Amino acid sequence: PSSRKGAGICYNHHYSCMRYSPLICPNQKLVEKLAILRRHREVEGLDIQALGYERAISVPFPRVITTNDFHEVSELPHIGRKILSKIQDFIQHGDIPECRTILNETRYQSLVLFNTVYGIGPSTARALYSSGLRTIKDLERHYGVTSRTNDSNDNASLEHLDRSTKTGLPDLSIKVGLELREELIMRIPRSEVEEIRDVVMNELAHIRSGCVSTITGGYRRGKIESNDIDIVISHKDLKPGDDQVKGLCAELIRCLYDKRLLTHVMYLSSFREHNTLRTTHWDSLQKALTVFILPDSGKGQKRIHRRLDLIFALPEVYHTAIVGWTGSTMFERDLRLWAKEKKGMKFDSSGISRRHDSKLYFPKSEEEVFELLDLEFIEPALRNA
Ligand code: TTP
Ligand code: MN
Ligand code: MN
Ligand code: MN
Repeated sequence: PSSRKGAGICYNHHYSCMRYSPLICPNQKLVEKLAILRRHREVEGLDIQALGYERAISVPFPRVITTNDFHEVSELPHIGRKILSKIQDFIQHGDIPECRTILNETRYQSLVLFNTVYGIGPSTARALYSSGLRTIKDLERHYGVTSRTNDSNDNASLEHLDRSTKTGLPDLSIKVGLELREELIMRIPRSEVEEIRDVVMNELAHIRSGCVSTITGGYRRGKIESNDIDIVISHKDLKPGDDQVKGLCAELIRCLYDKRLLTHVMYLSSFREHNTLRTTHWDSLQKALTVFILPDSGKGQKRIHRRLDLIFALPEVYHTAIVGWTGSTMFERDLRLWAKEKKGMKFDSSGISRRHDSKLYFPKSEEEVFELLDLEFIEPALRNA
């Protein structure tokens, strides 16, 4: 932490970790249109263009943009000539012509639809589209999933069973994603996020007392409904270097699984063994990407499968992990860039270090994380870049 020059919050700062980004901005309609263009580039694998739109969208403007604001808008960071002309379209016609074209494309519709299946990313979606598939029913036939809301036709599901031969893609988790799609696409209200955290932490308390947790992700940034639940877990009084947290993750998962609260573990990382060099960030996190379902309430209320991410952090990186998992994705990206480009530091959710000598830092609060990176503290609710 050296000079504080340029470290102040400013609505048109180049780095989103130096801007206030509330959940809703005055130009929400415009943002929604630009998001269609971003999504289109993303599903087509045009990552650089997609990132360009994402950056532009993340720049706030303090009021509704009108024709009089063009000059000022043109001087905002991340707004190039191409995006400026789209904004111009929107101000003049209330729409961006390209958006309408995109929304009418069968290809765009199918690719976006395929991406609603957990486990199918843009490139898999394109491969599936190329092999002639268009609808969710097509995917179900392709992956051999029998739809639960089905209309009798048993023979139809056998027709296209030469699946993975077509794309050569592994389909195990995609199959689960398809089976649970209709539940997993439903948003999760805040009360249920909290209920799930309470159930998980209650089970963990039976395994070891003194564990601490923070719900991160969109929930922490104030979203009314979340797509999944992200919980960062640690222990309040384990000493640095103590590796007891490692066993906890596996134990908790087994326990939740036995109680039928966890139905699937899509991904489980492990702490790597060789961390003697410590030239980069040692393995201080373990994450489990899972599917969780609350037990029946007995009130005839139907429970829904939910995506649950559990992140176990060694105590010395607990607060770093909380910042790293609170998001937004853009805010995180800029935190890493700012640390690297301006401060000679390396930041990610598993640790903070100084680049030239790899010295590690163990902040004891979230405020300290920002301080270490020479940034003004920003409330989670204003990290919705
Ligand atoms: P997400 O859960 O993907 O997104 P979100 O919580 O902001 O919004 P929602 O779930 O409602 O759609 O990611 C949460 C944060 O965790 C994100 O800011 C970046 C971080 N993250 C990682 O560090 N590593 C990962 O592999 C993922 C998926 C996310
Ligand atoms: Mn915005
Ligand atoms: Mn989330
Ligand atoms: Mn998540």
